Order: sequence, then C-alpha cells, then structure tokens
Amino acid sequence: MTADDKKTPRNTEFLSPEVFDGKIKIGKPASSAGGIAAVTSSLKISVKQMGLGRAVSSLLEVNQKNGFDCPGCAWPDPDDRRSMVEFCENGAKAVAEEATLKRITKEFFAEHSVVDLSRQSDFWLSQQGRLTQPMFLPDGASHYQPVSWEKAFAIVGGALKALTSPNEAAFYTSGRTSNEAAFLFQLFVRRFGTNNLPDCSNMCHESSGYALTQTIGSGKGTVSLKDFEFADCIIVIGQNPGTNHPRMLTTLQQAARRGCRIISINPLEEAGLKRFRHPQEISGILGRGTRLASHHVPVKINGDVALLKGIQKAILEAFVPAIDLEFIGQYTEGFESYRENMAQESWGKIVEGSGIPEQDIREISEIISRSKAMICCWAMGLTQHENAVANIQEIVNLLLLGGHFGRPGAGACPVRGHSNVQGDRTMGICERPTSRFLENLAREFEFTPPQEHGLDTVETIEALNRGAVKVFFALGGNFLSATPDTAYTAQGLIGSELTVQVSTKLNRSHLVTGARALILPCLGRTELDLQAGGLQFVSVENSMGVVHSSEGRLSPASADLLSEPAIVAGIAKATLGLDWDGYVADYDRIRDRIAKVIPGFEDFNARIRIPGGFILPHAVRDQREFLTPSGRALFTVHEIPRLNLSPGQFLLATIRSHDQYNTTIYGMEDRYRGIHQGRRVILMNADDIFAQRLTDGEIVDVVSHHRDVQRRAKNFRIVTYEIPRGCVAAYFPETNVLVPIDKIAEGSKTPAFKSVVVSFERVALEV
Ligand SMILES: Nc1nc2c(c(=O)[nH]1)N[C@H]1C(S)=C(S)[C@@H](COP(=O)(O)OP(=O)(O)OC[C@H]3O[C@@H](n4cnc5c(=O)[nH]c(N)nc54)[C@H](O)[C@@H]3O)O[C@H]1N2
Ligand SMILES: Nc1nc2c(c(=O)[nH]1)N[C@H]1C(S)=C(S)[C@@H](COP(=O)(O)OP(=O)(O)OC[C@H]3O[C@@H](n4cnc5c(=O)[nH]c(N)nc54)[C@H](O)[C@@H]3O)O[C@H]1N2
Ligand SMILES: [Mo]
Repeated sequence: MTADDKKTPRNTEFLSPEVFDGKIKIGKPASSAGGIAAVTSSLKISVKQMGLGRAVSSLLEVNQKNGFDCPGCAWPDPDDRRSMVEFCENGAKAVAEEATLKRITKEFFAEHSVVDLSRQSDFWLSQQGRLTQPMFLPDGASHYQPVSWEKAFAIVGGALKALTSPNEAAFYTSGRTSNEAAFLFQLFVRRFGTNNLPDCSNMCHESSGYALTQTIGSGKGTVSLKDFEFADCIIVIGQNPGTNHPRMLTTLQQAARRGCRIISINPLEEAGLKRFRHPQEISGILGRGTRLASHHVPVKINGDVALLKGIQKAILEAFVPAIDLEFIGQYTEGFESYRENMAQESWGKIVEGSGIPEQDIREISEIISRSKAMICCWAMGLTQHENAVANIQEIVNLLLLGGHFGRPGAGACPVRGHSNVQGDRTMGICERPTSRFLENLAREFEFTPPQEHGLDTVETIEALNRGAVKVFFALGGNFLSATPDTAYTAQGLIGSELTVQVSTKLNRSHLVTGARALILPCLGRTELDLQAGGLQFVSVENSMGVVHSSEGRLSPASADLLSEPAIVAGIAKATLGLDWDGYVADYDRIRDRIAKVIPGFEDFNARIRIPGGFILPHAVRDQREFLTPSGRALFTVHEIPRLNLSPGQFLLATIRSHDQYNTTIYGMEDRYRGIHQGRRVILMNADDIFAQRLTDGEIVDVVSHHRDVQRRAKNFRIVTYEIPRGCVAAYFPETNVLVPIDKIAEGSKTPAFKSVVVSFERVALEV
C-alpha cells in the first residue's frame, strides 16, 4: 500500500483503461464457423484455466441429463441425441471460466488496492480466478479486508434496517441465478417491502416479453426445439448464434440438410450463419461444412421495421394465397388497419430505411410466402433500439400473416441470453409483477406484498444518482459494466451507502462502489452443493420453457463459499429475522413452495427428477390460445423510424466478440471476424472511411451525441469491414460509456445499446 493510495479518492479514476492496444492484428473474416479451430480454441482456454484432467472431466458433465446446465447460454438441449460430449466451443469457455484453478485470496486484496485494481483491464480482472472468501471495504479504506459471513450478513441487515423506506434499496439479479435462489430472493425482497427488482433482462429481452405479451398474450417464445425439425423456413434476425448460441448451429445444420430455407438478416454477415463445420463430424473437420443461410440480408442498423414492412407489403401485394385468411379471421384482430397501413407505406421509405433494394426484398418475401411452417429467431439486434418493441411486433405481424402460431414447425423464438434468465422471470424476479403472482405469494406466505411497481435497471441508476436508492445489492452480474452510461452509473453507485455483490469472479462492480462495499463469493453451477440435508441440485428453465435440473460435480473453489440460496437466507435472517435454514438444508422445500405459487410447477419435486425435466404449458404453442384481453392476437401498426443523422454521424451497434461472456473477457480474439489480439476497434464501411477522410488503422476517439450531451470513448482503431454505409460496430463493454442513459426503448425501457449516434475524432497517438 502506498501513501498515495490513501489520498486518492477511491473508485473514480478508472471506469476502464482506455489505452489503445498496439498488438492488434486484422485478418480476413472467416467463411465458416466451428471446425477444428473451435476445438483447439476452447481446449486452449480450458487447459490454461483448469489443467488437462479437470478440463476433460468438467466438459464431460456439461448438459448431460444428470450433469450441470451449461452456464453459457439458454439454448435447449436435444432430448434424444445428447452425444457424449455436447460440444460447444463457447460453452466450454464459460465452464473453464468458472472451473478455473486460479484463486483470489485475501492476500491478493491485501496486495492490490481498489484503485490499483481499477487500473487493470477487464481481461486482466477476468483472469485472476475465483473469489474465495467474503471481503469488506469499509468507509474510507483503500483495500478490501476479510470478513466473516456472519459479520457480512449483519452489515447488510444493518444497512437495510436503517433505511427510511424499503424502496431505498434495489436488488439486481443476473440471469445465471437458479430458480430456487431466485424464488427465495424475490420472496425476501417483497417481504422486506419493495418491488425494486431490476435484472439483466431489463437490458436484454425485455422488449421481446413486452412486445409479445401485448400482441399474443404471452411473453415467452412459442416454439420448442422439436419445431425446428418441421420448419421449412427459419429467419435469424439480429442474432449471432455462431458466437453466442453455438449449439443452435447444430439445429440449423439439421434444418439446412433437410432443405429448410434459412434467411439471415443482419448488418454483418456473421461467419456462424454462412457455413457450419460440426466439430464432431469428420466432414466438419475436413470438409467445407454445411451451408446454413441461403440468403443474407445486410439490413442497416435499426432498418428492421422498414425491411419487415417491405417484406409484408410485398406479400400483401403479390402472394394472396400465402396469407392465412382463415387463421386471421378466426384468431386475430386489427388486420384491416394493418393492411391499409402496409398499402400506404412507400417503397421509397422502405428502401431508404432498410438499405435493401426493392428487388431483394421481393425475393425474400417470395420465399417467406411459400413457407408452410416458419420460425423467426431473434436476439439483441432487435431488442436494443428505441423502437425495439416495434421491431418485434413487426415479426409478430409477419408470423400472423401466414398463421405461423400454434402450428408444428412454426412460431416466435426470442433466443434468450443468460442460461436461466427466463427462469428467473418465471420465479418472480421482476419489478412489475402481475397482480396474480402477488396474490399467489400473499396466499402462500401470509403477508401483504408491496403492490407499487419497483425500479427497473435504468430507473435504479437514475434513483442512485438522485440519492433515492442508498443500498444496492446484486445477485450476480456486473452492474457497473453491463449498464449504459458507465460514468453516470459509476457516479450513482459511488454516491450510495452500501453496495453488495454476490459473485464468482472479480469484476469492475467490485471496484466502483458505495461508501462501503461487500463481495460475497458463491458457488458456481459446476460445483458440488453440500448442505445439511445432503447434496443439492438446482433447476433452470431454458429459452423454450423446459425446466430441468442442474447438479454441480466439481469440488468448490473454496471451503468458504456459500450457495446463493444460503446467502439469501443469511440476509433474510439478518434483516427480517426469518429462519430459512430448512430451505437451505434441502432445496426440495423451496421447490414445494414454488409448486404452490407458480402455475405450471405442480408436483415440481417429482417432475424435476425426470431426466430432461418438463416443459411449461404455453397457451399459444399448445392450444392456439391468445391470452390477450380480447382473446385474439393483435396486428399492430408501426411507423418506419427516422434516423436523423447529421453529416459525419453514424449509428453504432455495440456487440459481443467471440471471446467474451458479456462483461467477462475470455481472450482478445474475435476469430470469426478476423480481429486478433485487441478489442478497441470500430468496424466501418470502406466507402465511409474514405468519405470521412479517415484511413484503415487510424486511431480515433468515438463521441456519442444525444440531446445535446456528448460522451467520449478513447482510442479505437478503424477497421475496414463489410457493414452497410452509415453503420459502425464495436464491442461492449468498452463502448458502454457512450450509451445515453435516457435513450431507451418505448414500452420496454431497454437501453438502445444497438443505436448509438456517434462521430469520430482523430487522435495523435503518442507512442
Ligand atoms: N459466448 C457468449 N455467449 C453468449 C453471450 C456472450 O457474451 N458470449 N451473451 C449471452 C447473452 S446475455 C445474450 S443476450 C446473448 C446475445 O446474443 P446476440 O444477440 O447474438 O449478441 P450480440 O453480439 O449483442 O449481437 C447481436 C447481433 O445483432 C446484429 N445487429 C446489430 N444491430 C442490428 C440491427 O439493427 N438489426 C439487425 N437485424 N441486427 C443487428 C449484430 O451484428 C450481431 O450479429 O448471448 C448469450 N450468449
Ligand atoms: N453495450 C452493451 N451493453 C450491454 C449489452 C449489449 O449488447 N451492449 N447486453 C446487455 C445484456 S443482453 C445483458 S444480459 C447484460 C448482462 O449483464 P450482467 O448479467 O450483469 O453481466 P455479466 O457480465 O453476465 O456478469 C458477469 C459476472 O457475473 C458473476 N457470476 C458468474 N456466474 C455467477 C453465478 O453463478 N452466480 C453469481 N452470483 N454470480 C455469477 C461473475 O462475478 C461475473 O463477473 O449486459 C447488457 N449490456
Ligand atoms: Mo442478455
């Protein structure tokens, strides 16, 4: 510790080191995904983190029927064809990240001050290994200090009890949390007296849930994995499965081999949608692999409403037999005004808004109009814009037009991110709970839950900045780095009294804290969870509503870790005097209560023990029943958004590289896009680079513009890339400083992470 550290005002200095990475190398984007490189890349990371033996044994357990659920993504597991190793490169990396043999001990925290740590890159922080014991940062201290669990709980309980109102605390959840932990967590928070339950979903698929609930009466996707075997057309829009849901490529490969048409709609032609070389097939290793997308549509960033309207207009103009008038008459409403609006929409605006020529749009609409069973898959490319809800409702319109709901091989498929983000919502992690949910909770637990809606993620940041939230508690995640407007979020967190992070790995949210801070290290999903009642398993819900068990197999990273349910119970006891020891001893007891509160979970403990689990009921999928107020699905009308860019301004989409898991950076490679050994890049069209008098390789600062406020991120290298003109892409979380806190989606309030208006300023690089 230096004298200097003691004087430095804690936390404020580094939100992320903004130094240019001089080692960066740019190659050609890949023409296929998978292949042997996928195996070698994941093995390299796995062996580096865990050594060979542990690498092999842990990978054998992923997504097996009696093993643990992969923490990588929420794509479902096939029922019948689970090969011995359901291999997935990025799943393997996610496991390696958690099962690493590296450890962060109290000596580490004694050696490094918080300010020192905040000077390190996210990659460095991610590489330090697993957190092993609870740590406390007292007011004014420069270093974290060890603390007992009991003392840690007392600190949290004390701070919560001292608040004037329960609404002065906010409780964030990230989507790896199990159903059991999530259920206890929301129960504790509501018994404490608030609905302030922001979650990562607010930044993720909130727009999907909102848009779907309004139009089809359910917020979840309407397909199961089986449907992919019957689809004759699959649209993948605003999603990069090759990196973020690699197991989906196997599903797409099987579909492509059957002759199913796959249409990719994305400003970038991602390698994962071009060809797939299955690493478990000989032809995948030696051959060229399977062609996946038969058509790629390079839509402009946020050009999707325009494009989808164009496709529908063309279908309405030319392919009347393709329109399922019977379905429309029987199950929907709003068709006439929708049709009228489509008829009036101008091709000029459609082509300008989407960046796609009329001819190409007509070609795509012809394929779609021939489909008898179509699935639309989407992810963040649609959900993170101001008009995100409109994006998704145009998908719903397109599906309604052909009657693609409640029919085998057809439906809406929002592809979820975090492996249990959907389950956490089902368990009641939601700042706007339904009154039905609250009634069930009240009946089962005999208390009066708060009725008033709570704060979502963006509102929490604003409340922190107003001083209205004083205690911030996070069950997982990395709130500081994952949220928009990093500097503003930091300011809010720094102004609070106490920040608490339940975590497995070190991240920047441990370094930008309230006056006091706690790190509470927990078991990860890969680890044995031994409680008084014996070994425990947990449950999760995948992207298609299948609930199944997940049981860790590796020895815990440290003897001092607690499970998430145990941590929640500890805090409930310290705050409200609740005795939840029985729940912690035996998670069956939590599941018994879930069964009584949440529809679809009847007989939970028996059904969760069936290998592969059980599927939750879904009115649209199972009965073609639309639970909207009118009982009908809704056609909706949306204007094509106007982009309003000034000269020199571009629309920036902030995206994931191949070597990261959200804010956790596994490595510096984005192999499929040809970006090596660096992350501070701006992918830009060659003609735009020329027109801006920039050059490839030049270093620029990126400045974002919103409502007269400018935000800046320093030192990015310009990279020539196939991307529509006027559009640029760069990685998150480095660019989160640029995302305006007050640019959010209408309805869902999701930050517009994929629609940031930016310009560039040349930098004279000091070498
Ligand atoms: N390995 C790995 N797996 C992950 C994650 C991870 O970080 N790493 N994250 C998990 C999480 S939480 C999530 S939510 C998912 C995210 O999965 P994705 O949604 O696939 O992730 P993103 O990288 O945000 O990119 C989305 C895609 O949208 C495209 N896009 C950008 N703007 C637009 C637009 O305006 N229109 C259209 N049509 N496309 C656009 C981008 O080019 C990109 O290909 O993945 C999950 N799985
Ligand atoms: N610019 C930009 N910003 C974005 C996005 C974007 O596309 N662009 N995407 C948004 C999306 S889709 C999402 S979902 C959010 C993600 O936001 P978060 O979920 O908050 O962030 P993560 O990076 O996934 O969280 C990583 C941390 O979780 C902890 N962790 C890992 N496993 C466990 C576990 O089992 N238990 C506990 N308690 N902790 C664990 C580790 O300590 C790790 O450091 O980011 C959002 N932010
Ligand atoms: Mo996400």
